[in-house]
Amino acid sequence: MAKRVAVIGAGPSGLAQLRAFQSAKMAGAEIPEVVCFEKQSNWGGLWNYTWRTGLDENGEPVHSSMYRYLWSNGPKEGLEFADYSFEEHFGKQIASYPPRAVLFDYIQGRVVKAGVRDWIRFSTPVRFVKYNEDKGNFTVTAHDMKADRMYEEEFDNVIVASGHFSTPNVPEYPGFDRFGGRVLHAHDFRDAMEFNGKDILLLGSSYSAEDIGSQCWKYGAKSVTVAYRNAPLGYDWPENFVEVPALERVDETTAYFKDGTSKRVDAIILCTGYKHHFPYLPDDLRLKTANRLAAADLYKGVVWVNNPKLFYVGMQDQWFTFNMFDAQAWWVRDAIMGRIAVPADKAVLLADVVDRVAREDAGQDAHDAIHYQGDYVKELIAETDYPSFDVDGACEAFFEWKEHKKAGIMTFRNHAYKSVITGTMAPVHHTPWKDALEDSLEAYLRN
Ligand code: FAD
Ligand code: NA7
Repeated sequence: MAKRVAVIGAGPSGLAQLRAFQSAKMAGAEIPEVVCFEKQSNWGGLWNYTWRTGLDENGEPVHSSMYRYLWSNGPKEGLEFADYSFEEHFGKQIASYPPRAVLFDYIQGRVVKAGVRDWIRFSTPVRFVKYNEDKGNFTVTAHDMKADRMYEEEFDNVIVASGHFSTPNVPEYPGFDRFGGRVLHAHDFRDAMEFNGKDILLLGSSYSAEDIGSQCWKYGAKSVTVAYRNAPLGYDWPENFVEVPALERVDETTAYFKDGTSKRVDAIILCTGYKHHFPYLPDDLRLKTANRLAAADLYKGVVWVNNPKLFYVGMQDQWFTFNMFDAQAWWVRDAIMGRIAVPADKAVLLADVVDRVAREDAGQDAHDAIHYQGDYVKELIAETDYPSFDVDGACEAFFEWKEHKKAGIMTFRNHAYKSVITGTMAPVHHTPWKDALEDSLEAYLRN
């Protein structure tokens, strides 16, 4: 009987996994039966925008952390699928920082072409996964929300692809319970227009603070104050955009910072990151890791060292995204199909993790981190039939992007880069990002 494989999540990582198996099937291989469980009613993961916050229509925690007017925060040339270029999808080369709807369309295009939609059980959150020592397989408990029916099925392998930028890390500061305005986490931020004309405070100094702050500025916030815990973002911000040291406390109207300064603010947005959260996994299967490039306890970044029949895809912090998920998915497919041998000795698996952690820790800066993750992508694709591509070229796009951000945090999205898949240069977008208030696919493609 064919093996049965469960994939949990139909975001970019889970969809990469489905495409990986489907491509082997197209090449004539006999593949396992693949069942993908997806909590949402559609695919795309975080890229599947919803206006909802809190609980979804089924009473499940809303998955997406994305908001209106979100444009890619890095160049698309760094994430392009090696087996499905932007030009193939759109019929032409497009500008380098597509809005969410454009990237959603691109992700969807590849899996529509692959014809894998009926491998997915939508509106079906996984409730529990158990390893059966006696049978050497897993029992997955899922909840079909449409039929309101819970059921169990057995699988030989489980691939966790449920993402890790969905469950917010929500710190509390003295006075939050008395503050008169809104206190929300970035996960629940949806529309910058809500803060038009307002003085807002953001906590955190990473991507969410940078992007939500920039966006609120773009859509007319009166002022943006970003409080950093360790180091400021350090860009050359516009006049009504400042960075201040850590928040100490708030009262009904005002925030007080470590350096003794204070600021009256209307709302506080906690851009304080996310937690790896797997409420459906028991202790023996549950990954516990910081948000880093060398995730804990994953051989080759994907094999659960405590039970190599369980895999995780996309659990690293990310410079590379879609193409890294592909590299991982192809590798996991080949491990499951017996084309790649996973060492049986746990000490060997652990040594690999220790080595990855040490190599990441030896890096000095973002430049080293980009190379580190680029090398990881190269390592995996060299071991499978994923189409080889110019990973160093993609790293170069990231380096240019970093320079463009330094030169102008509100103008970096006006730049264009060369595709490492087709070799063509992206056009410069028709409107500078700051002035492009509409973010629809139709508006973006009007080049
Ligand atoms: P996700 O996209 O999170 O998908 C996981 C899927 O698993 C979801 O569909 C979810 O519903 C499902 N799921 C969860 N729990 C269960 C369960 N119990 N049962 C069944 N299904 C379940 N990356 C970029 O490349 N460019 C960007 O510009 C960019 N911007 C970002 C902006 C924000 C605000 C955030 C939060 C992330 C951004 N990212 C960006 C990074 C993002 O992590 C990746 O692009 C990508 O979405 C990760 O894919 P994934 O499949 O691993 O996880
Ligand atoms: P990140 O990149 O994990 O960053 C989280 C930020 O939150 C980081 O600057 C942290 O400060 C800060 N943080 C965490 N806890 C606290 C507390 N308690 N107080 C103040 N500040 C805190 O998450 P992001 O949401 O920015 O980005 C995640 C993904 O979303 C990313 O891949 C993007 O593509 C979009 P630190 O720097 O550690 O001092």
